[in-house]
Amino acid sequence: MDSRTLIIIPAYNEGQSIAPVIDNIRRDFPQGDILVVNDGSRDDTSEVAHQKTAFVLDLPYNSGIGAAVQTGFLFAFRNGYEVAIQVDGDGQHPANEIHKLTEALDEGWDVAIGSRFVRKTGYQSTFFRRLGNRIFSSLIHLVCGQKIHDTTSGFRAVNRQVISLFAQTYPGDYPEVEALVSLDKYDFRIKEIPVEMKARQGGRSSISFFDSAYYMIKVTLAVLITAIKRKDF
Ligand SMILES: Nc1nc2c(ncn2[C@@H]2O[C@H](COP(=O)(O)OP(=O)(O)O)[C@@H](O)[C@H]2O)c(=O)[nH]1
Ligand SMILES: [Mg+2]
Repeated sequence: MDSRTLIIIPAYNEGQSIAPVIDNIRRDFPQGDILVVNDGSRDDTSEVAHQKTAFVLDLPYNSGIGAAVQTGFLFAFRNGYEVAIQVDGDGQHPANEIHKLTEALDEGWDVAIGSRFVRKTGYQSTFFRRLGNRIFSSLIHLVCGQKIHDTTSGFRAVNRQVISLFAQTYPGDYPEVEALVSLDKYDFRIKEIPVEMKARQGGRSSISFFDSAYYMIKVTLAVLITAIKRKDF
């Protein structure tokens, strides 16, 4: 077993889907250790993850996706993992595509993003989400000079240097787009990999229709602020 790779699953009320998510990863990517960061769920997410003998960290209260993911990166950093892969707890990210992300790291990329929009296959998300993604993609192009199609994808693999960065600094809410700006600032090389995604397999998305306006404004401002901010270290 190669214990150098950690799969980080941020999970908030994912009791309906967390068991098959863990099972599928064990089947399709058995070389990875699995960490579920239970983000103050009010359902049985933690119990189910414990039964599956994954590593489980229970945050004392709901802290948001960014804090949950960063907790995972801190765990990866402290325990010496060389690679960390973020996978949703809702079944959207197919385990049989994980190896494509790690292969990109093997080729020397620092970050691999599983992308829905490089080749238009599988689950394409809702109209407004796709529109938002287009806008963020243009914004990232403007700020970072790099074309990234699926800026909000949370299906990502990163190497040890990026684990170290994210263990120290990671955005709080709606973190995916903002994190790209940090990566660019620190000159990490990002590769997008076409993958098939699915609709979430149960529970509810964190982003309701009415959150979308806030989401667009918040992420746009955060990207611009991060772009002009000095490096932390
Ligand atoms: N909704 C929500 N999800 C969280 C939170 N903390 C961690 N997560 C997990 O983060 C992952 C991504 O969230 P999700 O709702 O699927 O976002 P989406 O895929 O963009 O619709 C899921 O595995 C969630 O369970 C939180 O505070 N709220
Ligand atoms: Mg999801």
